[in-house]
Amino acid sequence: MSQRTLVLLKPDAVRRGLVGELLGRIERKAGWTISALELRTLDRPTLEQHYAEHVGRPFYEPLVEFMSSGPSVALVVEGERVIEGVRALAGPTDPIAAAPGSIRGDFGTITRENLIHASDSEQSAEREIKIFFPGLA
Ligand code: FUP
Repeated sequence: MSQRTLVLLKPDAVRRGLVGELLGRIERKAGWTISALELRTLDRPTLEQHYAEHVGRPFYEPLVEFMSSGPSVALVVEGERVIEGVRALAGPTDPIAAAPGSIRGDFGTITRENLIHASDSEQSAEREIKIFFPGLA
């Protein structure tokens, strides 16, 4: 089943020079393709839409500070079961709990700076793609 997902390589990944490494892991999965990609510093209104479910939580303000602290790479990836697949590549939210071999498990230590976002369902993917790439059909 071919799907689309919205991926963000977060400011920590860009600052640490991990964009190539992380894109490479996505590109090496057979049959997945990148259909949009942009380096962009995310502003508050965009982040408020993206993280609407977290507004008001204790970690929300520091999360927005971090996510707007430098450029991110936003991309859309298409392919077979790509929503579940990129989530598996990323690993769980807490990088210490994430298995070695996953992106968060290999490169992260603290939950806020966990390197990558990937949509968690078809509904989230469609919502998030519209936020970051409104021109994409
Ligand atoms: P995920 O789906 O794994 O990206 O995680 P969530 O949607 O639950 O959380 C979004 C982001 O909020 C995480 F990537 C990091 C941040 N966060 C915190 O900083 N502290 C928390 O306790 C939970 C999430």
